[in-house]
Amino acid sequence: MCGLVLIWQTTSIFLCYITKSGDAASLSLRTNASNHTRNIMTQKIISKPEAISAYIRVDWEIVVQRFADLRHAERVSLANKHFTDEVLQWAQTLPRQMQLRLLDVIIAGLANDDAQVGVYLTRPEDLQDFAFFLDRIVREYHGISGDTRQEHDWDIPVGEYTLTRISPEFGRMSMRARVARNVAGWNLPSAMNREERLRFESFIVSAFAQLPFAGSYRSLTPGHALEMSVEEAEQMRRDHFLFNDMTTDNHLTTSGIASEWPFGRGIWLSADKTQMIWVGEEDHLRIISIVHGSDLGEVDKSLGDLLKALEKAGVSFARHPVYGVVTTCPTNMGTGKRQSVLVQFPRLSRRGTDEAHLKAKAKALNLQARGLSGEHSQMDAAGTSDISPRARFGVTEAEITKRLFEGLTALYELERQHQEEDAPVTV
Ligand code: CIR
Repeated sequence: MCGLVLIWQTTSIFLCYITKSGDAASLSLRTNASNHTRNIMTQKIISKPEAISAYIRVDWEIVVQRFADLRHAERVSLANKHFTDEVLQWAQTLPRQMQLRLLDVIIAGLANDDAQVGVYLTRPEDLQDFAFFLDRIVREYHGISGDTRQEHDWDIPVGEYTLTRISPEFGRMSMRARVARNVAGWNLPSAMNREERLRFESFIVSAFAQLPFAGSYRSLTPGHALEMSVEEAEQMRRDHFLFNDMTTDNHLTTSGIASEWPFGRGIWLSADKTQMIWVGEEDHLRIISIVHGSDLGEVDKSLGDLLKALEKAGVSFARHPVYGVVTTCPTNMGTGKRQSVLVQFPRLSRRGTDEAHLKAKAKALNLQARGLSGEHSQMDAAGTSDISPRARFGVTEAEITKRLFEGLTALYELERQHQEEDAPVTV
């Protein structure tokens, strides 16, 4: 029996077959795994083809070795944890093309030692074709047990979840809700080439023309008839409307989600700038509503209306019978909905210097506290934080709104208690 081991040299890796007696039988293959592995040690940004090339058109022994190395990382990804011997044997029996597709699904988890989930879907049918492996990951991430199925309920009352009930100061809050959606019949962004990205962009721009709302599409595609200028894009980013350059994120580059940037990307923005649709980010579409006010139901209504109008315009979304809407990253499956409010927590965040404290308090209430500009952004001195419920799967759209309201009520009560503790003692 022979084993395959990796030998480190200063500048490259050699693949080496070891015989049963333990002798190195041959220094046979010199691979470009070397560049790849060196890059990922420092979390450099590398492209998907570069990441894929390290696994020589899917040599499972190299995959297994890489996962074993990554088990020493601070956090082991779910993909790594669930790539068991049983899964390996199953993977090896798949037809060649399917094995290559599976490598595509796990490549970002192999390439990045900070991966926590470690898989991205490349097409909706991955969930069926690779269910033997992916089910374990999706179920663990979302805490799904038994035969729970995703249900949907957009019946969200207007006038009930009013933030002024939490504090009279919450009269004009920045309330945001988004849903991730992918359109049935297309590859997901991780597997789209430039031609498909451009075709998808024209398809969706035709659907936007049928929306019953005033608004316009601006494209990031070089040479597009509706191409926005660099200045316009910068302004839209300053206004927090447009997404960032995707090529700066190591997970998005290695998965292929950021490939062919900025082709096929753009944004539809309503005339009143409260509704927007991102095209070609992590999912085909991110449908977003931002309302300044106090009633959470208002933002839901705005988002639900836009979603319904898109479906009416002939856009049919990819769905899974159990997991609900199909999203590129399995973390968003279920409703694909994330709803949040920007709230200041100067005390729980210790004036923005201890965001971990605020995050821990939020987590205990099943909420997520982020900085001003997304998941890994900093909090300001006022402790302004974007608060949203954590759950995506197994809760309906309406339940998410309710959880946000109830969670925020409890979190703000903690802030108030801190306020009282901090208050100067008067006699
Ligand atoms: C990981 O595995 O850690 C990354 N693919 C990110 C997972 C979090 N999901 C997300 O940003 N949509």
